[in-house]
Amino acid sequence: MTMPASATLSVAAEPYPFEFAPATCALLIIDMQRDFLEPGGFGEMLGNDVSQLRRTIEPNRKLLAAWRAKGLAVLHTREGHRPDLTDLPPAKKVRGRSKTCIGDAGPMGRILVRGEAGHDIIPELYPLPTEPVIDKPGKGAFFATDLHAILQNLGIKQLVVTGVTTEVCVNTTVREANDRGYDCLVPEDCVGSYFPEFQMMGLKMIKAQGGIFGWVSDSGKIIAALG
Ligand code: C5J
Repeated sequence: MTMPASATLSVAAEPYPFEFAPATCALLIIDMQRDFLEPGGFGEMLGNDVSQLRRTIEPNRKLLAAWRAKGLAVLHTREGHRPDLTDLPPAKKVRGRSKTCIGDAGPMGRILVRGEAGHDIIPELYPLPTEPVIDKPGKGAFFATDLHAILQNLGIKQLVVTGVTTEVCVNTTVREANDRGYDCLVPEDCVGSYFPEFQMMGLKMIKAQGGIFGWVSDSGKIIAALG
C-alpha cells in the first residue's frame, strides 16, 4: 500500500519524538555486506565477533519488509573499490598493517573489491532491482558517490539509517547527512558494532546535545508508527 504523500507520523525516539512524512523519508541500509557479516568472511578473519553484527539482520529484515510494503524509498550502500584499486587511497590500503588488506585475496574473493562475492549484500536483505545501490569508496555514503543527487531527485528530506558498523560507516554517514540538511533516525536494534562499547557510544553521540546528529529509536517503534 502506498502512503498518502501528506501523512506525518511520529515515532517515540531519543532525545524527543521523530516526526516524519513517509513519502519523503528513505530507508538507507549501510554496508550489510557478506564480508562484514558472514561467518568465514573478512570481518571474522580479522578476529571480530560477527554475531554482534548478525543480530541486526532480523530487525533489518522486518523493517525493510514494512518499508517495502508501504511503497517507500529504500537505498543500500556497499563499501568497496574498483577492481584496479585506482579509487583506493594508499593510506587506506596500508592502514592497520594487516598481512591481508583491501584488494588482496580473502575468504570470499578479493577484499572490499566490487564484483567479488564478499563485497555483495547478504541474501536476507538483498536489494530489489528498483532499489538504488550506492557503491562507496569511503566510510561515509556521501563521499565520492551520487547519493545526495539521488535523494534530492527523489524529494527525500529525512532518513532512517541502519546497517554496520555503528561507529564507523553508520556514524560517518549520519554526520554527512546531517550537514546536508537531512534528519536522521537510527533504530538501535538495526545497527551493529563488533565492539559493544562502541555500539553504546556511537548511539549516544548521535542523540546527545538535543540530537546533535539525529534521533535514536528501535525498529518495533518505527514499524508500529507505519501501521
Ligand atoms: C563499515 C568498516 N561499514 N568498519 N566499515 O563500517 O570498515
